[in-house]
Amino acid sequence: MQPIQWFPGHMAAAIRDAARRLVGVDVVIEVRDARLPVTSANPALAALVGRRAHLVALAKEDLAEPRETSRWLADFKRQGLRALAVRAKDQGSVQRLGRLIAQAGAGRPNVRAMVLGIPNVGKSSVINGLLRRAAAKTEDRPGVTRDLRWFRVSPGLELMDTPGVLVPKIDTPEAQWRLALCGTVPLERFDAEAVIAAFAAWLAEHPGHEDEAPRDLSAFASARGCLQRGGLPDLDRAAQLYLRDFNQGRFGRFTLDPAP
Ligand SMILES: Nc1nc2c(ncn2[C@@H]2O[C@H](COP(=O)(O)OP(=O)(O)O)[C@@H](O)[C@H]2O)c(=O)[nH]1
Ligand SMILES: [Mg+2]
Repeated sequence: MQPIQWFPGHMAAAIRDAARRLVGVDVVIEVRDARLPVTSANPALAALVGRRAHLVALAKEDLAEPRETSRWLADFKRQGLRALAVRAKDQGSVQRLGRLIAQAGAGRPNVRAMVLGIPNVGKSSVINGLLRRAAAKTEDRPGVTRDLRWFRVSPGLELMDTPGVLVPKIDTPEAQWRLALCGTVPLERFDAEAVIAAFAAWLAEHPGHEDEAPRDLSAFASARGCLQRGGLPDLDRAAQLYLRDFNQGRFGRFTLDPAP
């Protein structure tokens, strides 16, 4: 597979922006994809978080295997990392996250929280879920940078309305196909057919998986009517459809990072 390249300056700029906005933040909510509890993390985040409270939200919980998610949450707990699984459309799970954030800022009369994470993991959905009942933008305060907008989630909790975006850390072939398959890398940056082939190989190594995804892209193309003139399968179009179906949960629930 062709390695996925990010512009070298991109990571540094994203980190500078996040660091600037973290001034005055008490609690960092790191959103990860529940299908990739480790691969969708960026190790650079720990240095940014510093001594602030750190929470991990495993978003898109509905797309991951529930048993694996429980194992991951138990593992994070052993490591002393506070974590919770959320599903954007389940207000109950989002409200639980809200309570966890308030607890993480224990003792402070007013907790300020910010969401961070790599692209497409569900940051905006988490923010929107938390702000669903939010009244209005909280007033500007002296000393607070102008472009930072805070919204009041509950009497003791304010949330920054825009998340910090980090680029994914893509340092192994496994990280490449997993991040690409789960939609955290722009489509034009990778070879979708190669990513699906890598996933098919993973499926072959995981027999007895409760859910089944198609392993043969040509067969999938025919089944979905993706044909070129002359009747040959249109693999390009089929690959796009495949990625969309996978990320809508049409093939079932998959956790691609195995829980320890
Ligand atoms: N199935 C599912 N999809 C989700 C969930 N949260 C977000 N998404 C979808 O994932 C995509 C990216 O979500 P978004 O919140 O914009 O991610 P962001 O780029 O991190 O802000 C969108 O298509 C969302 O509808 C979730 O809990 N479950
Ligand atoms: Mg967003």
